[in-house]
Amino acid sequence: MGDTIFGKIIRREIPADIVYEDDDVLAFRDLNPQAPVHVLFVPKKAIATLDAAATGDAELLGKLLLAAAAYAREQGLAEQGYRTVINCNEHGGQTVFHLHVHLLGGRHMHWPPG
Ligand code: D5M
Repeated sequence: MGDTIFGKIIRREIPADIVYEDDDVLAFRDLNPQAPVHVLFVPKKAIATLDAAATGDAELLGKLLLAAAAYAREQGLAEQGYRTVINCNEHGGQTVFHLHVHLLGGRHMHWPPG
């Protein structure tokens, strides 16, 4: 597992507000929320970026998205809608190099993003 802040959260070396966990995926609240609901879905396997994901990660990537969608549904966000975001590398605005899906909801999102 890569030594990022998210690796430390997965290994329970630092605290996080965990809202969902299964064998492959962990989800916790973003420390710097950009919406009333802002949760990060991370694979327990350390994949640095979306660009680093391989064909063999296809099922894991599907699980990440489905976990985010299920959580959004549980939280009552699905009908009004929500946004999922994966930032990749510098121009994508990625700051933590352990692949993660942002789930943002509870307010109207704007487009285009900054
Ligand atoms: O998003 C990285 C996100 O990770 C950013 O929204 C802040 C969040 N973050 C950073 N450290 C923590 C901890 N310790 N707990 C929870 N959330 C955290 P990116 O897409 O890489 O810009």
